[in-house]
This record gives sequence, structure tokens and C-alpha cells, in this order.
Amino acid sequence: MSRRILHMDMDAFFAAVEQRRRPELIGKPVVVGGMGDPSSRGVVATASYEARVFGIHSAMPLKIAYKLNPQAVFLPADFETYEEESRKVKKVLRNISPLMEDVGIDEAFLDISAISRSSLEIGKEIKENVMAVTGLTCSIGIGPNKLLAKIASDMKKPDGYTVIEEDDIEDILWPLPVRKLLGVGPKTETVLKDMGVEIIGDLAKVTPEILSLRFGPSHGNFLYRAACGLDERPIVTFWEPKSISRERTFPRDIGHWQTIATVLAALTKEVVLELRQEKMIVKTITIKVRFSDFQTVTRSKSLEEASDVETDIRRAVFACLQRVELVKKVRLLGVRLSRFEKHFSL
Ligand code: TTP
Ligand code: MG
Repeated sequence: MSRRILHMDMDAFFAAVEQRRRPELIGKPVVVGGMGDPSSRGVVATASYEARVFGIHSAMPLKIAYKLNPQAVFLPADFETYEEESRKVKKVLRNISPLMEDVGIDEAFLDISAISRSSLEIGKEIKENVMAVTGLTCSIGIGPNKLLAKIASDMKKPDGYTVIEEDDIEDILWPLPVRKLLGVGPKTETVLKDMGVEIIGDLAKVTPEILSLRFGPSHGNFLYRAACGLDERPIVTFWEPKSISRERTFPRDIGHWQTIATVLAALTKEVVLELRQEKMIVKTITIKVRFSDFQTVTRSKSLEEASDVETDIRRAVFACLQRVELVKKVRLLGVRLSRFEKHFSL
């Protein structure tokens, strides 16, 4: 049986959530990121499509976004709400098929090979159900593997539905930049560029031997096959996070111990919330403190017994903080949880 893989990606996710809960923002340029203050040092997490017209995009400093469009509405990121919406969407997908791979807050793969309905019917049902439970649109791509499904979902955003068949590989896949291939990151992209390979069609013309020499046999072979639209990677249904973390950069460097403690407590609350949602208990807690001169220190503590209790974790965070010499002002604070165990009593 040939495989049929679906990839779903929410449209301008954080911005769309904000526009839905504040309908007066619909149709307006909305920029979500940092603490929502465009004069602060944060970066854009996402921009609504209306804001993208001005050249505003993810990872751009908020100050630059403000210069591009001072009229845009700048909002802080509210991860709790986005994660709640994300969970609703993933539930819709799991109801279609339990073979779901959770890739990130706003995207997932679904293996729909065994479902007898047409791709169009499945795509429609997902869009309708996602709209019914969240009021948001998503884009869907379907293909014979994860690689092509992911490329397909990106092709007609927003509210897109795209199918890529094996026959479309030359026409659709080859003109795209190599970076679009799932598994090609910035490092591979740079090496390929040095080799004169910019688009996927260029990559398909390089022999597997040369790619293996450059990237090693495993990645080299993967690249060659990917350029031909081939990808056997399975759907990974159970995913355990390697770590859960939150960071906050301050608009102004702070020297107040009390403020530092309050922010660490708030970050702890956020990571514990996510930990509990994942039904995990954690062993190791790490804090990160970046000073005004960018010197960065981390301190870790392992609990005797893994826990998901906020007071236990906060106590560990403060034990870490006591081991940091606060002689300079602080620019950024972070809390990270790692080494998880599954919580079976839930
Ligand atoms: P994306 O799916 O990359 O972007 P998007 O959903 O905002 O827009 P598109 O319609 O093009 O898919 O990322 C999903 C969410 O992840 C996004 O809403 C915000 C967050 N995010 C960041 O916080 N930082 C980033 O650099 C990126 C790319 C995304
Ligand atoms: Mg998205």
C-alpha cells in the first residue's frame, strides 16, 4: 500500500489567535512577540499576513518591525493560550488518525494511508473541525511522504489545501530552494551553496557519491533521495521533549533581587504548566542568567525524586539562584527543565 501523509500547519498562528479573541484586530497588521513593546529588545514571534506585507517577519527585532510599520498592533506572546489552542487542534487530528506526529506548537503530520476516504474529504473535515473548535484556519498538504506533505502545506498559505503526487516532483519540488527540504538546516544550506547548489533541482543533479563525501554517507544519501522526492521517515507518534524552557529578556537591565525572583517564579509557573500538560515529572532544573555585559551563567540542580510540583521546582530554582553572584545587572533570565520521567499515576 502506498503511503499517504498529511501535514497541517496553522496560519500565522499566534497572530491569528489574537485576532480571533479581539475581532477589532481582524484585517489589521498584528505583530506578536516579546512583551509587546516595540521599543523593547524582543523579536517578532509571528506577524499577521497584513503585517507581512510591510516586510515584517518572524525573528526580526521588534524595533525594526516598528520602523517598517509604526501603525501595527504590537502584542506580547501569550503562550498559555496558544498551547491551549494547539492542544485542541492536535485532538482534532488524533480523532482522524491516531498516527499523528506532533512537530511543534502549530504543526503536525498524520498518516492517513489506511483511511478509505479521499484526501480532499479528509482535508475538508480537518479544516472544518479546526475552525469549529478554535475559530482558526490552517493549511494542509498531502503527499506520499513527510517531505512532500510539508512542502505542500506551505504552498498555498493561508487556508491552503495542496496535494503533491510523485509525478509533480520535477515541476513543483525542483524549483524550490534547498532550505525547503525537511531536514536541511542552515549549515547544510551553506555547504550546498558553496557547491553551487541553490535549488532542489541542482541537488538532484549532484551524484550521491559526491554528497556522501561532503556530508557523510547517511546525510549524503538522505539529501540525494530528498532531492528526488523520496523520504521513508516514519511518523513518530510518541514524542518526549528533551527539555522544556522559558526565557525572558528585560526591557531594561535589572538589579533588583526581588524583581529577579518574581520573574523566575513566573517562568517556573509556565514551565511547570507545560510539564503537567505533557504528563511528565522532571529530575533536573536549570536556570540561566545573562548579565548586562552578555556574560551568561547557568546553575542546575537535580531533585532527589522527579516531581511536577510547582513548589518543589521553584525551591530548586531558588537554590540555583543563590549560587549566582548577582554583582551585575541582569538582562535575561531563563528556566529549563530536563530529564523527564513519565507520570503514570495521572
Ligand atoms: P510558523 O508555522 O513558522 O509561522 P506562522 O504559523 O506564524 O505563519 P504561517 O502561516 O507562515 O505558518 O510558526 C508557528 C508559530 O510559532 C508562530 O505563530 C509563532 C511561533 N514562532 C516563534 O515564536 N518564532 C519563530 O521564529 C517562528 C518561525 C515561529
Ligand atoms: Mg504556521
